Amino acid sequence: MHVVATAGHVDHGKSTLVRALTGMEPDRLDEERRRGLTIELGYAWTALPSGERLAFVDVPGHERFLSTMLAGVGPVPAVMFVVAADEGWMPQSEEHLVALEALGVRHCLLVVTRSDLADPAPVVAQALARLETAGLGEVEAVAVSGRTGQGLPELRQALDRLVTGLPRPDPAAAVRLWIDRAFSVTGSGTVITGTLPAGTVSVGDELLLAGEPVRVRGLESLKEPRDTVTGVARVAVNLRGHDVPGRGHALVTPGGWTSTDLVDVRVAHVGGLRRESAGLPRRLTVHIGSAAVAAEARPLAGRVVRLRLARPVPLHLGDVLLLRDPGRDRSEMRVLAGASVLDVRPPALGRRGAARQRAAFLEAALLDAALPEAVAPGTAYALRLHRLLRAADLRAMGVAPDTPGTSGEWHADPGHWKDLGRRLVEAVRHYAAGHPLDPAMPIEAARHELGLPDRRLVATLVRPPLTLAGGRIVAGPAGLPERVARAVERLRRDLAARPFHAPDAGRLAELGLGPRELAAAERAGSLLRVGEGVALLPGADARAAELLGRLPQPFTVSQARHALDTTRRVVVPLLEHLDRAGLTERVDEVHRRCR
Ligand SMILES: Nc1nc2c(ncn2[C@@H]2O[C@H](COP(=O)(O)OP(=O)(O)O)[C@@H](O)[C@H]2O)c(=O)[nH]1
Ligand SMILES: [Mg+2]
Repeated sequence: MHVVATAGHVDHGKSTLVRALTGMEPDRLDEERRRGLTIELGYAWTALPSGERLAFVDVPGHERFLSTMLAGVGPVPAVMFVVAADEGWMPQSEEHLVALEALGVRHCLLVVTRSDLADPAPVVAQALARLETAGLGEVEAVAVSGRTGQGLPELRQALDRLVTGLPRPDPAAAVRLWIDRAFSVTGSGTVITGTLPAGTVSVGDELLLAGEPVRVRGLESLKEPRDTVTGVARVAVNLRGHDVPGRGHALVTPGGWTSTDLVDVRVAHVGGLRRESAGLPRRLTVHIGSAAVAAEARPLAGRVVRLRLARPVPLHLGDVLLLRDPGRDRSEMRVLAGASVLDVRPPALGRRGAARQRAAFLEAALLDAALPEAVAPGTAYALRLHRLLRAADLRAMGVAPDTPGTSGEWHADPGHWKDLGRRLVEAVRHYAAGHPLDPAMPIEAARHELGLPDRRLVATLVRPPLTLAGGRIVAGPAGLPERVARAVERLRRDLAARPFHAPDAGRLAELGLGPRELAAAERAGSLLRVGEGVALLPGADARAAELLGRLPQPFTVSQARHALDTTRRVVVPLLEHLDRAGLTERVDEVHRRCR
């Protein structure tokens, strides 16, 4: 099925056309019928000649109901733009068009009605010219009369062509169902209705509404009960409870959206007005879907503006907002601009100059991602902005990752990742220089140094010239040959229980660690040689000094040997190593003490 909204000046014949096309009454309220005026959104549907079902969201044209009009058009991908042949282009024709331009609506059919009252040709020409300058491109036009029915078969054909040209939404997309109506039903909770633009809703689904989980108890589309509905569709959803939020809130897939009250946007002025963002009023109303939310605008630079919303709204990168001036209720310039969402998790801006820098950064990111204004941003763009994101963060921003993560669930901007790799090498070398006795850098220290959120990222960053051994990172002039690295790893296991029990010549031979291999392992920082053929783990010397420090001072070689649970073969060169490192010193022929 498809959904099309109406648009156009009050009294130009929108509701009459919907009635004529569907045989249903879009003006549901008594007051509407009494006054012959649409106040609320109306819903009606029909089958087109192709058999496709088409639902209309009929909007009010009166200037007082612009918010309602926007709530109707907001979630709908296509519009039937109605102009009366006897009146031509009028102020609300203009205002509705400017709104469509701001929202980026690209699918439109022009219907010049009441053509029993006047020749439609001049108005068709006038309206088409205006639609074209608003960026709607090739728009088909049909002249009809809602009263005599003349032209209605042609209109049905044209509607068929309009809906065939609409993009097919993704049935697997995250659901965001903006509520346009909510009512209590005695005994069965609340029913909300809305236009589902994409994705699938099924009975039993758990969705979020204003941050709270809600269960879909029942589902209808065009008054028929359904187990599952796929967008585009009009849907009515039955929820438990009576105090559920109404119009302007959205039912969303958990994890599918970023609920945020702070966004950075790029403003595109509409209606022929091209102003810098500084020209926006500070207080705005932001429209998205069926929502109208008060907001405060802070121009950053150029066309980049930060918006603080009065309440959080579920958003994706690339969403289009409509900015309205709430102070100008009687003016023709109420719709100010369209704004595309550049970031849904913008950083705080502190120092002077930060705003300008931030705007320049966002513009550069857009340029890099080769994003013309209206195209949805992708993973590369999101990573350029945030550098490191979990797959779940990307999904919530509306840019589902198309590649496996750089490290587990983490995705990294390639440039940033390279930079981190370089910084890690530096950090490890710096650490080694500062800890000559214990040169291997603990992963946690590296994580902290690089300001990374997860140790696994550090582990993934370790590659030649870095190597990872026993939870520590060492930098060598070159990585160890695979065979040696494996032998060293086995040696580590030997030494885990008795850290000063250096392997004897037999064990070293068994491991294939000759003098050259030991020297290489030492250069790479994975072993500590305290004497010819006496290999310990990096850090063993510092640990030995610590244990020896607990002995009564001074101490003998034999006391040291006991304290370290090792043999003379090891303890003698180890003590000499400690002397050279300045950790111990000789007192006389047989005694040493710690320094
Ligand atoms: N003569 C004539 N009158 C029409 C036609 N379409 C609508 N009207 C009348 O114009 C008035 C406004 O129509 P309506 O559909 O309520 O306009 P809306 O405000 O755009 O929904 C009503 O009195 C209709 O009867 C038409 O094609 N021919
Ligand atoms: Mg109407």
